Amino acid sequence: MQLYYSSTSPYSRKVLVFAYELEIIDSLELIQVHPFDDPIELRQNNPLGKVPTLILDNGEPLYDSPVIVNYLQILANKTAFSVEDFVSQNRLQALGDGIMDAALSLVLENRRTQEQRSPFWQQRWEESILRSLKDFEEKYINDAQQWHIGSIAMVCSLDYLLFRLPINDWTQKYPKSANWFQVMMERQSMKITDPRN
Ligand SMILES: N[C@@H](CCC(=O)N[C@@H](CS)C(=O)NCC(=O)O)C(=O)O
Repeated sequence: MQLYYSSTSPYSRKVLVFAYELEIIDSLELIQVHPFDDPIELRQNNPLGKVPTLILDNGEPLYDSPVIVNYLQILANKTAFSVEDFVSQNRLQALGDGIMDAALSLVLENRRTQEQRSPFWQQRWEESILRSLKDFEEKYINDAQQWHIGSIAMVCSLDYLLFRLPINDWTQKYPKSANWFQVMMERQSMKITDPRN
């Protein structure tokens, strides 16, 4: 299988970390692309032009990241979990992915000229990140104590905030999340996928 990815894409990192943790990373041929340069081979496989995109052994493309994650989970035979675990893990994945969506929108908005930027949308995206951080600290951090797709999505989204955005005061504001984050970042799969490398 081939995985089109970008080392700075938090969605790609989530899939890579998940594949490392499932110990199936060696079955992926990693192809680094820059989606905003419109690489033709990516567009031919994914009309949305986004990473991550997985190419199966039969040549069929698969996207987006939660779908790729499901596929890898089936491949690795790791789909047996309780209804409660399904809910808590997938809710956290959606929360992490949603933080990535809002953060990526802010990053792209910051690349536009001052006149082109929309204060309305900037504020809306920032508020959705702040509400999500608060909910994680107050409601969901206990769901993230094990390594699963939900905790992986959350740690990748929080590190993306530190990597790309000035909304970094969450580490002071949310001490439980900050401690949790530090422990999670020690994991080998997080170190080798660090976008700063
Ligand atoms: N919902 C998608 C989001 C993927 C995504 O937005 N990837 C970004 C990179 S971080 C991208 O490839 N953007 C290219 C574009 O929008 O043209 C997923 O979970 O895979």
